[in-house]
Amino acid sequence: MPRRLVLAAAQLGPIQRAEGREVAVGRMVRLLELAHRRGAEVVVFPELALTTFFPRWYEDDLAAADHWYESAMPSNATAPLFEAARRHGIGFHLGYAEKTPDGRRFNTAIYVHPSGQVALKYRKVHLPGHAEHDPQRRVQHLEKRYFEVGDLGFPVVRAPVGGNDVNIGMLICNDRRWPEAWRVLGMQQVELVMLGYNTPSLNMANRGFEAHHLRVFHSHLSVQAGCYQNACFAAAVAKAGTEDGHELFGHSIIVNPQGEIMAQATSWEDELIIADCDLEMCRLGRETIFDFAAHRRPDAYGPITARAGSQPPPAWTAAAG
Ligand code: CDT
Repeated sequence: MPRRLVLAAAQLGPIQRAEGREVAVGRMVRLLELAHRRGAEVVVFPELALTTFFPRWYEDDLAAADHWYESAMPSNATAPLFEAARRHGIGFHLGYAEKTPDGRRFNTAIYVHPSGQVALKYRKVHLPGHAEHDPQRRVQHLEKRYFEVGDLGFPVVRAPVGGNDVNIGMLICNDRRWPEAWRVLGMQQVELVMLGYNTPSLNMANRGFEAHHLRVFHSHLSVQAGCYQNACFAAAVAKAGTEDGHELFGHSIIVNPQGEIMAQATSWEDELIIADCDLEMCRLGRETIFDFAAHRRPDAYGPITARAGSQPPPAWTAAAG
């Protein structure tokens, strides 16, 4: 039985600091309607899609940053997106800053079924950057200040997406660079990874040179390898363009389980890309080269979960005598 899914990735152009959520939501509704007209069954929006990428702005007092977070989902501001999804019978993935009723802060993503119900929630695990103002940096990246490490693990759920039940999972931005995260999804037979990102075109750490073109290469390399090694599709979707004077590189892609790019954004603006995905493609890798039950060797992987950091190896010495 063919299991096909028409998958849309909705890249967003920049959202400026002064712009309210209604601007972003209006743009997302237009993209969702376009996705529907083009036959898509699900649309994936980026990380922190409702506002500018605010972790570039330092606030001494965390409470002064509260206005960047959502304490309800849907809210008055996001309701039009949920209504459009219901009207068109299309599911969507949304990244946003979450503040829980007990005051905890997470970088969060949800998959919303066309009924408006949240079928899957994920909270970002690999938070990049730093917690305190770093005077050496060209631009701050304060995710470690504004968010806690996600407490939901890497969940996968089998949920209706379009006309099929699909094993869906999520990663958020920096997570895509960590093979461990992909593998935990792969261990749950994920078929589709929804992934939003905000990645600057330049390395802002100011601690050494990184060529401009390698930034996109590393992003694509990570997603393509993750899909190939775990036999899944991914929609990796950017916020792009010059936001608050700082460039985000775009280059959103949809990737198949062979690691091939099926569609790629070519602008740094709002842009929809679509791919017709045959979900049965996931079986080939999962049942042959990446048949985990047959070929994985967890007994040899101890250091991966035993500690975070690497260690120098023992020095080789010529055998005595
Ligand atoms: N948003 C996000 O996770 N961005 C990072 C860049 C971090 S630079 C400190 C990324 O991995 O793309």
